[in-house]
Amino acid sequence: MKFEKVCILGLGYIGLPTASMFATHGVKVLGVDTNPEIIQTLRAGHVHIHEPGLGEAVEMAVTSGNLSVDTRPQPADAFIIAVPTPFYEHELGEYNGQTYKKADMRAVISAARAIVPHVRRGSLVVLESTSPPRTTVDLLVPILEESGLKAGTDFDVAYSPERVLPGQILRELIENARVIGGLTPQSAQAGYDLYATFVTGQIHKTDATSAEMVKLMENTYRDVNIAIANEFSRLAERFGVDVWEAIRLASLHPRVKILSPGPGVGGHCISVDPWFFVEGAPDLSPLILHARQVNDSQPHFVLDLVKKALGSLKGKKIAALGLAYKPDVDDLRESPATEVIHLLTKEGAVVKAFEPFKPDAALPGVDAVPSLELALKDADALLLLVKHTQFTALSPQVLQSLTPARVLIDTVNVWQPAASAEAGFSLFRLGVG
Ligand code: SAJ
Repeated sequence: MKFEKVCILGLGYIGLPTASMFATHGVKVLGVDTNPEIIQTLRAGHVHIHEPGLGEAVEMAVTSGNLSVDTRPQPADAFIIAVPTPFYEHELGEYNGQTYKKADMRAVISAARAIVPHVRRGSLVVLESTSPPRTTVDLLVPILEESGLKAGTDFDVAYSPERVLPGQILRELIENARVIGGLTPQSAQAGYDLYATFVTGQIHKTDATSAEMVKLMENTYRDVNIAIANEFSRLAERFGVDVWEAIRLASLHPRVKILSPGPGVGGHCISVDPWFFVEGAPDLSPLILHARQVNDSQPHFVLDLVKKALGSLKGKKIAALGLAYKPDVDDLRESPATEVIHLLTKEGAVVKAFEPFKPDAALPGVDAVPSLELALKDADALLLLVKHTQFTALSPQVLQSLTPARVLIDTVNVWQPAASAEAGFSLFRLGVG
């Protein structure tokens, strides 16, 4: 099957790189975003997201003449929905006295509605947004059938999860194995043909609900594994052990690979997706729920560590290094660093935060400063929250002359005891009793 024109709804971290890929592989692409500011930015030749190589990829796509952008969809051979599926901030579900977060599917619903007038015989609609199990069958298909056509017979529908890692999106979009779940085997084949345009990794066909579940299983697996690492950090503190060394030694076992503890789990994927299982079947997912609770409560253990280092936090000046949800990205969504800063501020600490990937970050309740110097210059303690490459180069010896602080607090295992002591710092590390 030949796809000459593709319409991609949602020009975020997934939609924009995907649009650029199709466009640079000879497909006419209309990128659609309901946010007019994003459309204006792109039309002015800029990119609203920091992702290595994305600016160049979009520029190539625009120069090729194949990528245009608008706020509304137009007729196309295939439609890809890549809009966000966050959870509701204030609306919780409850099961057996435990609360859980619920998926906010409003963006998927309005993207699907926007496509309805353009669905024709032979069209293909692919959902990429991470979604609760059965979304394609129970939510997407009924909306698309408002066109009067029958899904799976008159037009094709597939679910194909994105699996790319922020920071490596462009390479992983091409090289990663891809799963295409069709409403019918023919829909899966249509999806296969579409992505084969640029994907060099293997493309595996399955049914739509399996593909949805595969995606959620991947991120849930990672969340549960990070939760156990975080729980190990708490146990190590209790038992007087260095968790980082214990993890290194345990991971020498040929069948053990323990992930890293840290200030918590952030981002718009791993901290969100496991909830979709819990919401769908709370009676069957106690482990997944508890892993989420462990990771969500990790900032409180960082607060305890800071109190151990500084005693009362009233009026203490803390330089918080890093606001992003993980190393070397500029994405602040669901960042545990931000949560830690809120907790410190509530206890009376005066926190100055510096995020090198977003020096102009503006977050409610966070005093973000535009340079490292400003954060360090009058601090009582330095709190390392994100293992950005730039920060790993800041050895205690280097820091010595940049700050009057003599206390280092490390949640990501960068600063080491001997070097810290030699430079005159007291060092407090997460997970070290
Ligand atoms: N983290 C730890 N310890 C670790 C690893 C990660 O605390 O050992 C934390 C990070 O600091 C971050 C969070 O977990 O706060 C998530 O980071 P991540 O790098 O594990 O994952 P994401 O959210 O950037 O991307 C994930 C990836 N999924 C998996 O690795 C299974 C990616 O492939 C998905 O495409 C992406 O979610 C997504 O969009 O769903």
